[in-house]
Amino acid sequence: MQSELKTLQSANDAMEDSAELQSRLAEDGYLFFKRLFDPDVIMKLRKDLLTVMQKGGWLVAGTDPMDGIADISKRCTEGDPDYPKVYHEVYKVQSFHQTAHHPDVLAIMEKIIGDTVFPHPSKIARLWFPQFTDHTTPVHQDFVHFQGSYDTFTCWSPVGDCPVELGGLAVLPGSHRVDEVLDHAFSLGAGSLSVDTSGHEGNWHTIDYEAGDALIFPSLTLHKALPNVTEDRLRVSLDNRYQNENDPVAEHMLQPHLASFSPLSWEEVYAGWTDDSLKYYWKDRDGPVLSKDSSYMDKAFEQAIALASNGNEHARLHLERIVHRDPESDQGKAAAAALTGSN
Ligand SMILES: O=C(O)CCC(=O)C(=O)O
Ligand SMILES: [Fe+2]
Repeated sequence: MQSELKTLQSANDAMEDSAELQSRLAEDGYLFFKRLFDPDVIMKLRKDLLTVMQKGGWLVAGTDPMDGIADISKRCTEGDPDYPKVYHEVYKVQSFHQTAHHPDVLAIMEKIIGDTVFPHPSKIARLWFPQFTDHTTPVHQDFVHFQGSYDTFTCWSPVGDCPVELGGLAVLPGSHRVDEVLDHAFSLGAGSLSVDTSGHEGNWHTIDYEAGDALIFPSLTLHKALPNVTEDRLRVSLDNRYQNENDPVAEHMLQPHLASFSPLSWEEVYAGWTDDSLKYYWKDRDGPVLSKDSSYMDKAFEQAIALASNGNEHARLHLERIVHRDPESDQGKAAAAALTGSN
């Protein structure tokens, strides 16, 4: 492991002790579990997901999908026009949604939340190409993306082993104690929003994750992905979210992930499923639903416009994606104008 990275503390010793889990979360802002999931469940999911990616052309032809050997000529990421062609197919995989409702993860979330748990229907798979490190997820708090309540918990788990060089998640322990949403600025990488953490370089915690491991944290904890510096391996991981059923949930968390970038309906997601029990389960929830607060992303957009006008390559790339996705929208038109103006 890189020397400047510290090691996540395992909370497996406290798994049955709700009060102890809550107290460690309040102190550290994260809980890490070795093998929260049965590794066999995760490896079966790995096969399901990577087989879809193989069919979609993302893996080197003729290789075993379980090895996740990426065809780097196919590199793309969230927001790119080509990404949904494969991501939507991944999103339709029934076992991908079922994993987030696995009894082992629901049991631990119940101990943490201490009440009825609501797993967000907007499950997320992160499919991260190698040699694409400009697009690594930057430092952020999840609240700017998922909103609702500060006590919305992310459960991040690799779909297969994830040594540091494959680019797993790192957290800054105790960072949630700021108890507010920090200023986020435009950045390339998943979510497009980043917090400046200069001064905290020495305190990032991560681990060489193994299949079945899980990292859980509330929505104010600062975290980031590490760069995938492997030569040719895709990093595949899940980040799923859980909250008290009675806390408010933001309406976009009731939609398929990235549906706002490229339309995908639940009808399409559910079409091939053999098990009906998880279809539309979220419609039975009574708690409040909030509209999405776009202010964080709107601010990042304005920053990207200003940066692109000064020739910033990351901002230009971000705006090009918006123009490609949504040329007729107000942002699409403003992005096109900024790109032309800075040529
Ligand atoms: O996996 C990633 O690159 C990003 C994940 C993340 O930020 C999260 O789980 O909240
Ligand atoms: Fe995050």
